Amino acid sequence: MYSLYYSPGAASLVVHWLLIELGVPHELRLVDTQAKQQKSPEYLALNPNGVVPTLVADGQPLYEAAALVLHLADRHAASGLAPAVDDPQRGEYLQWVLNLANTLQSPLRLWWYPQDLDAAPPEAVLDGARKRIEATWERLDAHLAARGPYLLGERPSAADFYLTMLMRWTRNMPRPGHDWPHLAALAQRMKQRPSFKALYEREGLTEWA
Ligand SMILES: N[C@@H](CCC(=O)N[C@@H](CS)C(=O)NCC(=O)O)C(=O)O
Repeated sequence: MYSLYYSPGAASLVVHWLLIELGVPHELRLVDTQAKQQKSPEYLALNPNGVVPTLVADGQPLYEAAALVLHLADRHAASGLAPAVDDPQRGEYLQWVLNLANTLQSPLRLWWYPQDLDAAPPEAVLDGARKRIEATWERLDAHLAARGPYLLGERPSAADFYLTMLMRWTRNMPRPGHDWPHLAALAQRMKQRPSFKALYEREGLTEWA
């Protein structure tokens, strides 16, 4: 049994989406990030970083969205969303998940929270983060053009769910991820999954449907 501490549209989204896609029993615990519930002593006892998501899996609290993506897809291997350890695509799959965490999620965090760096002026942080994000979209789009339609080629993996969430976050940026044609095509495919519709209903989301 899983319990997911989440906030609509946040980094918990990909974990929630996978829980639905995998069809595994879970319960949702809403964290009111506006009210700073993620900084409460009760929550910090689960996740000392004070961010969402936290996934409690069989009583063990776990955090870091990328790790949760990998963990869920491995634990529910019948889904085929993670190449097995001896699959020739395993290395590439791990590469993409870690690459997305480092080259997209990290600068996206700075885009949303420039105060993380305690820098003045924050505009310089925003500009640097935006450039890094756009350079990553360029590189990912070129990869998809050459080897797509998904990150691993013909079959979707958990990495594509993660990529779609990150693309969603840029929807109101000066140049959103879906501005690149092969990324847009991947997003369209992913959005057609019934689990995406269910996710939107459950999180009460409407933008970028
Ligand atoms: N590296 C973490 C980052 C999570 C993160 O930045 N979560 C944001 C929401 S998308 C959050 O909780 N923000 C509230 C805060 O920082 O206080 C992960 O991947 O789980």
